[in-house]
Amino acid sequence: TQDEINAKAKAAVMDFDDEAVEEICEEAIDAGVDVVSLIQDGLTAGMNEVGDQFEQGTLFLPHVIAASEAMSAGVAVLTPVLEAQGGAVKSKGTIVIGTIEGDIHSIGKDIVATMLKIAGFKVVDLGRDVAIGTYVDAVKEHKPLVIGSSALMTTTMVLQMQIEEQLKEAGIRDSVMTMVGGAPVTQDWADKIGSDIYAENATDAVVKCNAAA
Ligand code: HCB
Repeated sequence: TQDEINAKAKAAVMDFDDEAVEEICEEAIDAGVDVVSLIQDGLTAGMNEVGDQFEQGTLFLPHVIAASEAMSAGVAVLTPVLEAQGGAVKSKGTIVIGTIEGDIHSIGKDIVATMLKIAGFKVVDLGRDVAIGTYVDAVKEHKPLVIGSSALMTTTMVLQMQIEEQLKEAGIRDSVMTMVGGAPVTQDWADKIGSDIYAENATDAVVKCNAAA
């Protein structure tokens, strides 16, 4: 069942076992279970557990790296299936997304980008460690519906405020909706800095971008 496969995937990420993760993901595809749930409730749950243990000092950075590699191996197996599920839908508009300056965490941003593509948006992925000016330039160049930033650290989250400020300075703040996300980001933070959309996870990002389209 879905719960069993999710639990197995979570455990395999926590065991840093790339091969097991790949096998479980292939099994899941054959069994026809929901791959979005597998990513969010299985792989991500394992990743978060490793993050918690890193914070508590019971696991160390190499463990986090190994777990993120296992998670990425699974996402790589599932992405073509997700993309095929999306089919040929008419584009609902452009969404620009990137991980903010000083921050190299890209797994969550990549999942959000993939899910938005599947939902029928044209996605421009700016990558990670993206300078604030690059977001502003991308709004000018691509005229997106939404500009999304991802921040995984409390130290880089504060830079999301600069996106708001620099868009205002460039006189284009009202031409686009801003979206913020990443583990330390909350609805309160979005409200505080004046961001239009807070997305807790990739599904939430799709629901809220759909509402904006
Ligand atoms: Co990293 N790291 N890390 N890390 N890391 C965190 C983020 C800590 C919280 C771990 C901890 O201490 N508990 C911590 C940050 C503390 C803080 O806030 N200040 C931390 C640290 C400190 C660091 C380094 C500084 C460690 C070091 O070198 N000493 C370093 C950062 C260097 C830098 O960025 N300049 C570092 C490095 C790494 C890697 C490379 C080992 C690896 C990243 C690999 C990669 O991304 N390519 C890594 C990882 C994996 C993590 C944890 C364990 C998991 C992050 C993750 O991928 N989660 C993380 C702990 C945690 O977050 N609990 C830890 C899974 C994804 C799917 O979830 O939240 O990213 P997500 O994304 C969700 C959601 O937030 C939302 O949708 C996604 C999908 O559902 N979303 C958006 C995300 N972005 C969005 C954007 C939108 O617009 C909308 C929605």
